[in-house]
Parts: sequence; C-alpha cells; structure tokens
Amino acid sequence: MRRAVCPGSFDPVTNGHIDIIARTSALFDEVVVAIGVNKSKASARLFTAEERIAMLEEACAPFGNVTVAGFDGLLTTFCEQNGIKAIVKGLRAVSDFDYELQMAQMNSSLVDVDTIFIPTSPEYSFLASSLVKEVATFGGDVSSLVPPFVLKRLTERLAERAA
Ligand code: COD
Repeated sequence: MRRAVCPGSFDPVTNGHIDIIARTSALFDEVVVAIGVNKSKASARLFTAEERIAMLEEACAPFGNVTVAGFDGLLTTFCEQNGIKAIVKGLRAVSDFDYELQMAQMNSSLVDVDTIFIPTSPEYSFLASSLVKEVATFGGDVSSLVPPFVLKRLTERLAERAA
C-alpha cells in the first residue's frame, strides 16, 4: 500500500492546494492531508485548526482515498506514527524550492522519509493562502481562487474581524 502525506497550514485551503492533493491522490493508494496545528502560531492564523480541518474535509470529499488529520510537532513524527514514507509538496517557484529542499533534507535526515515535489499547474502558480487573505481583506475578488464554501467562510470571518 503506497501512502503519502500532503502537509500544510491551509489557512485557508486554495484551489492550488486542491490541485496538488488531487494529483497526489491519483499517484498513491492512500493520501493523508495533514494540517499543522502549531499552537504557538494560532494567533497568526485566520482560521482555527478545527475550521481548517472542516474546510479540507469538504474539499477532499470527492477523492475516495484522501483523509484529513491535524498534527502538532514534527511532520516526521506524524509520518512515523502513520507508516508514511512519502511527503508530497507543491512547488510554485524557485523561492519555494530553496526552502522546501532544506526541509526535505532535514526531514529525511530525521526518519526514513522522502519528499516528492509536484510542480504547480500554471493557472495556480501565483496562488498562496496569504495573498488570498490579503486580497479578500481589501475587497478584491478571490472567487476563482478558492472553493465556494471557503469563499463564504472567508467573507464571514473577515466581516467579523472588521466589525
Ligand atoms: N500550487 C502548488 N502548490 C502549492 C500552492 C499552489 N498555488 N500553494 C501552496 N502550495 C503547496 C506549498 O508549496 C506546500 O507544499 C503546501 O502546498 C502547503 O502550503 P501552505 O502554505 O498551506 O503550508 P506551509 O508551507 O505553511 O506548511 C508548512 C508545514 C506545516 C508543512 C511545515 O511548517 C511543517 O512541516 N511543520 C511541522 C514542523 C516540522 O516538522 N518542522 C521541521 C521542518 S524541517
């Protein structure tokens, strides 16, 4: 059974993330989407861990071999605990590669795990959760960048914050 993990912050999940998850689900028997719930970063997040998990569960519902989980601490510990030997990351640009290569090498020095990079689809190469939040905060249209249920929660959360 080939198992992989797609880790991330997913604050919130975007169409770029979903594209990488869909392509990973076609390559592996089982995929776990693992959401980093690092408590020290909680105040920097727009959505709680529970909210991010709920949005990802909705986004991943069409894929029969994908499950969603939260993890705290090291990704490599999560991989060991779940018998996962492949980490899948999306790459948008050279700037992603520098950082991701360093993490991949650190992770494989810690446990028996390899990182596989999937290049972004051209239509999502500029897409990042941070930019979606910034554009939406100032009233820009992000409806083509996130699923409709994420857009709804994003709009509601930003309205709450602005009130
Ligand atoms: N197209 C393609 N891929 C994309 C796109 C896009 N438009 N947008 C994002 N991605 C990819 C990213 O490159 C990344 O691979 C993944 O999707 C998740 O992205 P984010 O931004 O939601 O998540 P990150 O990069 O903030 O997540 C970082 C982790 C939580 C994975 C990382 O910090 C981690 O492993 N933390 C656990 C602690 C740990 O083990 N630390 C030691 C590391 S060596």
